[in-house]
Amino acid sequence: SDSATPATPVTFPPAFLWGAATSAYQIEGAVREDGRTPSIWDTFSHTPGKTAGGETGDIAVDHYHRYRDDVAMMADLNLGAYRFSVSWSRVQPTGRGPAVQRGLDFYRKLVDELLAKGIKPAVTLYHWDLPQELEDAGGWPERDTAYRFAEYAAIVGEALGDRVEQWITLNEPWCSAFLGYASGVHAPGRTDPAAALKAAHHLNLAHGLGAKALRSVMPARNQISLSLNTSVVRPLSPSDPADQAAARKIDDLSGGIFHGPILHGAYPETLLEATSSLTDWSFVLDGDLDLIHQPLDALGLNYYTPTLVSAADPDDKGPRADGHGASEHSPWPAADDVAFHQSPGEQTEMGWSVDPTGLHELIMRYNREAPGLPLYITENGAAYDDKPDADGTVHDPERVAYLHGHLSAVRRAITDGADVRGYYLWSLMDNFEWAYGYDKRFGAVYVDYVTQQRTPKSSALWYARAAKDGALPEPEGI
Ligand code: PNW
Repeated sequence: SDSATPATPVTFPPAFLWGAATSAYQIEGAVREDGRTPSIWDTFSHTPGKTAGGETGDIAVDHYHRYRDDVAMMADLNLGAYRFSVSWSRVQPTGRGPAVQRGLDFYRKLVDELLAKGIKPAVTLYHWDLPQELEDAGGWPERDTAYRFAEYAAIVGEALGDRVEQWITLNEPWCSAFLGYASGVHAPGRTDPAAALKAAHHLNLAHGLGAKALRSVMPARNQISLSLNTSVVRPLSPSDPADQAAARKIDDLSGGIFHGPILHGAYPETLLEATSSLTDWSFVLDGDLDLIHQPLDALGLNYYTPTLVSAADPDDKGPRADGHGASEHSPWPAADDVAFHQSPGEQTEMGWSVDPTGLHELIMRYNREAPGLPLYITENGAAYDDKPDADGTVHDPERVAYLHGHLSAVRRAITDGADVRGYYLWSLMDNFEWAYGYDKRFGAVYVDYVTQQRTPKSSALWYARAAKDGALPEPEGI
């Protein structure tokens, strides 16, 4: 900074967790090793036309073989916590039946390596990689999938519950339901909005049954949560009632559809009405809402960018620019009357606008929605077009600015009374960005996909300083 008096450093509570996140299919590779069978993401990525350049997670960043070095790197970066996911089909190849020990052993070794370095593991049970056999039996629109998930949760909870305290049942059920079954840009690539609504309910049920199963097999000290990516929805004209109604509809379809039953034991009435042309919700059986409404120990929030909407011009039936990938099929059921707009400001490589005020707003919203419930930011980060310099170093000042802005927003929310316990940067390292393949780099650590060499970008060094000091360095300080 060019002022004579240094800016007051943005400092965090001493117990604040400085973490980074990944997911199994995006980093592990080794897809056919030690008994693992295909998940819907193996099938989808191997289907021509589904991912950029036909890229797959077959090798990814080879974390399955390099986990020891990767954990050592995390320790070098002063990480206090690491969030990873378990590949269901490594543990239960057909999605049912007894566990494969070799599959569980990988996660046990990973966790022990983390604990030896003083890094707290946070386990996500489901980050989108449903065993293919369960999709063949109907997938998430099929009720049985929720019961299969609970069985799998008990297996992993039993295996790792003595050494992992942080548990996340589902990652972003919105993406599983609506990108997977409505727009079809994610696996399994179906485009049936009514099935997507059923999938959302069965994901909620899976969360509830899974949370119950975890409780029954794990020490009481462990924390059970899930990670939601509910949108921060803003009306284009804040005082226009039609735009406000559009924003409420999208808020129900991204937030209320999950936090309604999970936090309050009910779906929003407005959601049931808005979707009545597609379904009568008769798949919600007696007792389901009680099962879904399990006590939680924390809530994970994933945030990237806000969503800007207006009432649609009824004559305009063109494709919707909603930042959720290229498909003629909308991920938003029964929302033809809503138009999506590019949010103002600078954009990342994903075309997502950079807006830290949205993260503050999101935290304060859940502070009201779930008073007293500890919150974690379980994902936040940005893709930029990173390239090594001639000397091999990688400079990503945009990502440093993004992280500084968003962590400052987290700090403001804490000052404003929110109980935010930690932050997981998405992502530890560059990886398989789903339908976008390897082109979009979210990592704080650069990965050369030819040599698999890892190089911390300047953002990783900046974040390592923040984690060490419990305070944000000036963005230009690295
Ligand atoms: C999240 N959207 O995905 C996931 O949890 C990560 O696995 C992923 O790599 C990361 O964010 C970056 O994309 C999302 O279309 C994918 O709104 C798509 C959307 C949101 C989150």
